[in-house]
Amino acid sequence: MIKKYDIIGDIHGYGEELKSLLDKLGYKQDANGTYVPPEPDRMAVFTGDYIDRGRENFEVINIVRNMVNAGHARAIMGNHDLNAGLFHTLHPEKQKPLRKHDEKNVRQHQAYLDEHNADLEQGEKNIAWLKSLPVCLELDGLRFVHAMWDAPSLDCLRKAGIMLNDNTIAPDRWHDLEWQRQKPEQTPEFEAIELLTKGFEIQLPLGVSFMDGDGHKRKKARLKWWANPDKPDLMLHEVVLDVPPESIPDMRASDEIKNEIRRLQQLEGNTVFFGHYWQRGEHPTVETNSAICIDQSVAKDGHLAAATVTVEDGQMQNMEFTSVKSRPPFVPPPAKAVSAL
Ligand SMILES: [Mn+2]
Repeated sequence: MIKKYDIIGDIHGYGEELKSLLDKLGYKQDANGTYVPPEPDRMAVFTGDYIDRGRENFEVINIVRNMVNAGHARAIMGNHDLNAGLFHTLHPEKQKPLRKHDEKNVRQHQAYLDEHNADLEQGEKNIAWLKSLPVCLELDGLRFVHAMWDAPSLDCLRKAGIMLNDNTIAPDRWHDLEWQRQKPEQTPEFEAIELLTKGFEIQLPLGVSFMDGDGHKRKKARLKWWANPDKPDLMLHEVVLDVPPESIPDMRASDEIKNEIRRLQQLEGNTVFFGHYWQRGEHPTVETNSAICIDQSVAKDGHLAAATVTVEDGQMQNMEFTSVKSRPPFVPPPAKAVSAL
């Protein structure tokens, strides 16, 4: 049995790019406007982050939701989708949003909020749909997650009863994932969902630090966990993300880091596909066959990309990339006063 999956990473409200990409992949709209794959035994898999930044948030949700409902796609949850669920859900006792409506969180969510506040009825339906998405997915020997596949984190959420058998978050357990900025207040479950949807940070070597975008001195950096740990002379700058090049000493990645990458890539022979990490270039770069990032920065003047994977009897046979150039980034007007829930 041969099957094909069109794997599509972060869309972030860029509806026009999504439609162009589906067109380019050969999907056609049916009488209801739902996109239908060009051949049987083919479907799309979306790896999360449907909203925030672009101007067509509702449209993106509508397209993906219709495809999922018609059986033409599967969709998982990204960190922006998780954040939206928390932002728009009240703690059952405290009656406060599970994600604070502070300036930073509102700013990050503003593009979606503009559409949501203009149509609250549809907005509530959208949030309910985002909250219903699974955190991870396994299909035909392929694995999908938004940022990182980490078995202990999945176990943690399952054992706590927060993640159900279908990998969705239990509707009455969202308050267990309440957003906490401060480490001592974080629960293991919160850290687990963060790891799966946002990735993992490593300690930089002693004495190495850099300034982040908010002017904070950082001694940890996001790990490029899909790098090839067996590459000869793998350098530190090849395994950390978002660190200014001048802040990284010209040194090899330590054995400790390489072993951590090896641990994260122990996927029992399954390839994991994910998005989240805004890569440059028209097409994704395949560093190892065990972990492949599909996200070419649609919201940063990049591309919206798809990997079309052919699978035969649970074995990946072929992979091709298709992408469309994105429009220049949408710059939102200054954040408005914090909106009421
Ligand atoms: Mn993301």
